[in-house]
Amino acid sequence: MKKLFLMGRSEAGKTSLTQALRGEELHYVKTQYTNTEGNTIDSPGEYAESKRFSVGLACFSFEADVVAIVQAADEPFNLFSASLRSFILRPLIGVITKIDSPYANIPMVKQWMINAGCERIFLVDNATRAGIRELIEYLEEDLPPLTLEQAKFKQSLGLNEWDPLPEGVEYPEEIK
Ligand SMILES: Nc1nc2c(ncn2[C@@H]2O[C@H](COP(=O)(O)OP(=O)(O)O)[C@@H](O)[C@H]2O)c(=O)[nH]1
Ligand SMILES: [Mg+2]
Repeated sequence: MKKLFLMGRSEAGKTSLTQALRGEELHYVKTQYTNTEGNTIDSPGEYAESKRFSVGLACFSFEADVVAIVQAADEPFNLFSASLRSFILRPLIGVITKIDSPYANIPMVKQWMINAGCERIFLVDNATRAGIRELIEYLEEDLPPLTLEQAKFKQSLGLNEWDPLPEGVEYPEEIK
């Protein structure tokens, strides 16, 4: 199971997403500090909303296998800058919550996430659990373990550590 780090503004639905992923009924809890138990790291929205705190987000990402931007489908403006993934050495995904909202603008939020560099985008409703299964299936696919030499080899090809090797390319014999 991949360890998932959640970042996004207050009220985006991060804590509810952790509850939906665990199969619990939604119950409101104000996130006062970063919680790292289980397979998720849930951060307070205030981190994403402040320039200084946002450096903390980069640090927490090192504890995770995958980083998710969480944005509600009805958010009026975007907190995340374009190409945000360039300072995170982890796969970046987007999770759009509250897809049932009457004010939802899913194409707009999707575009924000594409601009940030999200490689997968999941649409969920934490209340009805719509879309949660697809996210769980993605999280259940473990990333293959990698030695430092193998990571360096991938970097020498201009690949991310988590990208598959291109067809026909193999690790040199001595680092297999
Ligand atoms: N309808 C709907 N409400 C949601 C959804 N996700 C979260 N909420 C509600 O939005 C509010 C904020 O959610 P919360 O998970 O605490 O947001 P956080 O600040 O990002 O942790 C709560 O009242 C949740 O019940 C969703 O997918 N659909
Ligand atoms: Mg929260």
